Amino acid sequence: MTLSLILAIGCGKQGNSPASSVKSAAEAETSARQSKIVVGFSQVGSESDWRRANTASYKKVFTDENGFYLIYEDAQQKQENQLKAVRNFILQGVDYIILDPIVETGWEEVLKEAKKANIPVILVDRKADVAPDLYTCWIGSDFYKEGVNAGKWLENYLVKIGKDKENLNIVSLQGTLGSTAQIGRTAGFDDILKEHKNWHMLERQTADFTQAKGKEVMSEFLQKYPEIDILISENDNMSFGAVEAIKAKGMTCGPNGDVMIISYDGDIAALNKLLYGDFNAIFECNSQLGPVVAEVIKKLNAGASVDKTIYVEETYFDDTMELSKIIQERKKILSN
Ligand code: GYE
Repeated sequence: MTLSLILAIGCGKQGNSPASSVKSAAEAETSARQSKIVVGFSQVGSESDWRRANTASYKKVFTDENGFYLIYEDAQQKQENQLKAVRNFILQGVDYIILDPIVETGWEEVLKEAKKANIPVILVDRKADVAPDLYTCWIGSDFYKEGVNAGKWLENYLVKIGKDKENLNIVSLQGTLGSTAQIGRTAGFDDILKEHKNWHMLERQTADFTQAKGKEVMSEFLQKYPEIDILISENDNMSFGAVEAIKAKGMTCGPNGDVMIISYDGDIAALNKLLYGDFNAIFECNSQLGPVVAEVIKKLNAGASVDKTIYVEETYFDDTMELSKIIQERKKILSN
């Protein structure tokens, strides 16, 4: 694909002068891009295991051998950095933009600019609250369903352990407020919560999907509330932090512990926590979006059309399963 990239190349002396080495580096980059599909990817950050596995899945597939030239930008969990990255991609005249929007609001202007420049935008993982004509398609998880499934799992589990009629105190660690993962998981779980008068949601607070904040907020919860039966934590890294806070209080968690933990994501470290008995259940969020997105871009590039909304498959894990086997299988998927 050709690239409407105009490089400012110095017109100084020939030879080994700085200007000529800048020139040759720039020329080499231009020719590396010219025969490839140039893709700019604005990633949220590297706040969690899920995110790191997700980034790796893109880097594995958006390679030179596969016909891509990837420009990867990590926004360090700041929307302003994502806005800058997207504007930069537009300036560079990339062929496609992949955007994982940290929150749903605030994208209208920049996506209008991409549309004006005729650059297709593929939204991934999280959604942007914009008119459908401002993006080509969205690919990711059904977060609402994940939340509903977590609630239903709890319902069944309580019956199984004979606690379904007890009054139960729940706290929740939420993801980045306003992100699609937070909105969907909270809403899904809430719809099941509403059906149970004996489930008492004491408090919810965001811990921004990170382990450090998960520990901090869970410590506050444990200070405030002497009786916490269940923690719903909207990602594994916040759950890891919560486990640290619970243990620091001299308490236990998991199937035989004081506090039940229901988590989301399901990468290897979290499955190990389940295996060792610290978590009760994990609702998987499929991090392996890279190959799905690459296939969509190849199709678009060949002039084919794609579905506007593409969901990836997911499952859940709990301590009734053959976890060692599952961990081995998932290690293979994640290293492929
Ligand atoms: O659950 C969390 C990450 O948007 C699905 O973001 C993603 C979430 C994931 O930081 O670990």
